[in-house]
Amino acid sequence: MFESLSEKLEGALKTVTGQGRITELNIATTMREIRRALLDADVNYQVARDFTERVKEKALGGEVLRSVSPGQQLVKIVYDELVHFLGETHHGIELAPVPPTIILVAGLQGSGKTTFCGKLARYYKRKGRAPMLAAADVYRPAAVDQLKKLAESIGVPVYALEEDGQVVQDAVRVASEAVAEARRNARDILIIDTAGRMHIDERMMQEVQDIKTAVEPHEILFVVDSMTGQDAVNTAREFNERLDFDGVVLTKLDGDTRGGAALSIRSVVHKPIKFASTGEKLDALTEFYPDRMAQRILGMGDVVSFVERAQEQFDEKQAARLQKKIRTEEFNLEDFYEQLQRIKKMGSLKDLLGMIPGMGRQIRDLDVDDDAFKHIEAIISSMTVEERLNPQIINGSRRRRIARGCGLEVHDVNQLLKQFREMKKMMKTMTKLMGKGRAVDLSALMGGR
Ligand SMILES: Nc1nc2c(ncn2[C@@H]2O[C@H](COP(=O)(O)OP(=O)(O)OP(=O)(O)O)[C@@H](O)[C@H]2O)c(=O)[nH]1
Ligand SMILES: [Mg+2]
Repeated sequence: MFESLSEKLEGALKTVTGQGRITELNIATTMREIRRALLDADVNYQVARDFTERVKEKALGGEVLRSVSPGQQLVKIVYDELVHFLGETHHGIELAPVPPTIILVAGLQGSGKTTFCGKLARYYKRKGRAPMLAAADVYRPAAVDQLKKLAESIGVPVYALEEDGQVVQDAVRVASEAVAEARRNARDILIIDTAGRMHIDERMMQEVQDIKTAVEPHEILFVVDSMTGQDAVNTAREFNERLDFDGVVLTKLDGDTRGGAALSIRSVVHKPIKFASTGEKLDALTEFYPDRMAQRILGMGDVVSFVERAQEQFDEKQAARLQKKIRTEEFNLEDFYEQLQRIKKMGSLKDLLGMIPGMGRQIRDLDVDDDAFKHIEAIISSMTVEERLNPQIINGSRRRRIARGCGLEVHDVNQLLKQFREMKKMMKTMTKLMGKGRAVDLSALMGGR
């Protein structure tokens, strides 16, 4: 999903990494590349323009934290803008105070409405709700059968209207009767599947409006195939004018799709994307979270929370001092202890390191669990200042004394010293990576107050 957009955005952002400062000159190319990446992904032209304008403004006007490299800072800005573009926060479906909650599902032909209805019913059933489906796509007998089959596979009832073995071709009636049926059977959620329609088909557009008037749904969802391209935006606009829908469902995000058009819908019609479908199977439904999607698109692991947490905890001067210590190998157990206190506030060490793209594999075998923090603190506390500053003087008898002092085994002291050496090595590797402009500026992680 969005691999190509990810790749291009990462490429664009790389050019600034390693630059000392963000200037109008050195981000001009980056901004152009970002815009091209968005346009290539089929993002609406105006939306792409606004996007890069805002990024540029923030990058040039913003306070650039010196403990975080400009490259990372720009990633953060682009990320924030992406989240904004995708709708800021997650919007779910609000359930009606008096059941059943009526959800009307509409969209173009073949966009994935019926499949989505099945997915949504399954989603609610797993949440302990009692959903029911209504087959208001009355023009093709196969449509009713399709919904029935889906419903059967998840054990959810369907309301369909057949007389003399024939589907009654009255969508408004089906929908209205389904509401009554849901009420009678104490089903708390009713999902109405409708026929696919073209926005230019006046009769069909009127029909879905009539359904809306008749059943007064609590939620109208517009289903859009992510592969449709710019047409998706126009269609969304038309449907929104007629139906004033509450949310968008993006389907087929699993495909080889550029997807940018679908993502632009939010900015154009100002309606939130609520769900994303990523496959034909009924479990391929995810709630749409703008932040998670942005992280995915940027292919950045969780660098963003990392930078944020670092910003909360660390001061740039101390960071620089520490970074120098690491480079010159002066980093000692005293520093280690001090850093542990800071890092502890940010979350688990392994977690933090795991947020750095590419680090996952390297730290998997490293023994840095959080309980270890307590032992480490106890051990370092029972060392003399001299020992903390020059760990290499800690010989066998000192180890025994330290172990006695903190009520632990010599083995634990050995392990700490080993961890310390490993950490020192790791820090060196990371500062090297940073030098190549690949990873996050780790001075932020290692920095003190
Ligand atoms: N890959 C993929 N295929 C999907 C997804 N959602 C639906 N499909 C497929 O897309 C096709 C159309 O899906 P339907 O759910 O029947 O679409 P519809 O909007 O109800 O179609 P009409 O009722 O004919 O307007 C089917 O082959 C589905 O299996 C998805 O998220 N990913
Ligand atoms: Mg259908």
